[in-house]
Amino acid sequence: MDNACRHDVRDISRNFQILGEFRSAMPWGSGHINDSYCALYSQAGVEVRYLVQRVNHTIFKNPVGLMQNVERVTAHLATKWADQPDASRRVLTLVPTRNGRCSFIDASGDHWRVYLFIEKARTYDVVESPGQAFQAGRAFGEFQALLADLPAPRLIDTIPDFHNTPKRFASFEIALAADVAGRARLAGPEIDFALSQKSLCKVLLEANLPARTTHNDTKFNNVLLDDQTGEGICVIDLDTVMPGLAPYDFGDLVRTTTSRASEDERDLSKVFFDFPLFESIARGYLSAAGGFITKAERQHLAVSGLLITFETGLRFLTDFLAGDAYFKVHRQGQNLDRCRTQFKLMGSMARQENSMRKLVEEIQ
Ligand code: ADP
Ligand code: GN1
Ligand code: MG
Repeated sequence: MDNACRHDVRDISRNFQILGEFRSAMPWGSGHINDSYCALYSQAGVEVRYLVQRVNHTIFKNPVGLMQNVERVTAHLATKWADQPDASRRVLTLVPTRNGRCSFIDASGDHWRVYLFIEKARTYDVVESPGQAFQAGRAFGEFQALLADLPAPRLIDTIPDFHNTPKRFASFEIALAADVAGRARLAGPEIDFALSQKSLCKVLLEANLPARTTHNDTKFNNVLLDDQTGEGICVIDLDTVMPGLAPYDFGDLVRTTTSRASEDERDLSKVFFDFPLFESIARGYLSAAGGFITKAERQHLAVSGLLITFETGLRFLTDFLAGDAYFKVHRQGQNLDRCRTQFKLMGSMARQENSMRKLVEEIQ
């Protein structure tokens, strides 16, 4: 087993239809939930990479249903890209197991899947330019557009009430009352701020917006940008693709692509909303989604950034209070640091909400 890996990737990947000999594996990416590895194989001396992933079944309680969603979504997207240049880099491709399934369950009950590795493209944890922001916006808008005609049945909810912000607020109140880790005393200002924002939580759910097939985790680092052209070439991390509201997707893009600071930055002076980045996201998203979203959805794009930045800050705070049970942490207090960046960013967005609203109305 590779020392840097928490799992025996060689042994796990043996169960998939991978050609060649195993060479090495290393942990990959910076996600908070699953475990991802880049596995290197050799075919006649030529190196071939694969992305091997463990689905966190403590969080995704129905991994079999989740994989059915992923299979259907990737198959649908593949038909859309068929015969287009670079088709195999525009959608994730599952590598089947030796017995033809889309995932493998190991002896400890962990669910594993393998994707073809998309070469000459990468993700970025922090946005570097308005051009990248435009590409991310366009790619996620296009993703919604291409899934608009996904045939029935409805995808399953891989996490029920995932973007039900009022329910997220209720979970926060329960965690606060329980204070199991005795940490509430360390987060007084953040708790007071969260409590003061209760009325914002319902703004999207009460707006009577249409349910669509949405991604629901549109972080900037969930789109691969082509190394040469910079194009947003492939939307990844499909575990939360399910019925949802379009503005939540747009909002999470705004949350993760309008600040140039890391999500857990401790120097809050570095955390602020960058309007030109917002403009690029909005132009990119609307270039692909502007033709099908309704007037009501468009009217809620500006507030969606504030809402999901609040929701995510609230989730980090709830997890801090619960003793770091949900998001991976690499140091003490990391969830509280993450909460602080979100609340700081939200304040900075709120001051520019009217300008955001105006811009979104103006873009054709
Ligand atoms: P997580 O749920 O942990 O965020 P992701 O599915 O986003 O996992 O994958 C983690 C990282 O692995 C991504 O940020 C991306 O850099 C890389 N990645 C994922 N899928 C592929 C792929 N098929 N080809 C190349 N890189 C990939
Ligand atoms: C998690 O797995 P990752 O890092 O892409 C989380 C998102 C949060 C995000 C915050 C299933 O996403 O909802 O917005 O962290 N995913 C899940 O960075 O809870
Ligand atoms: Mg990810």
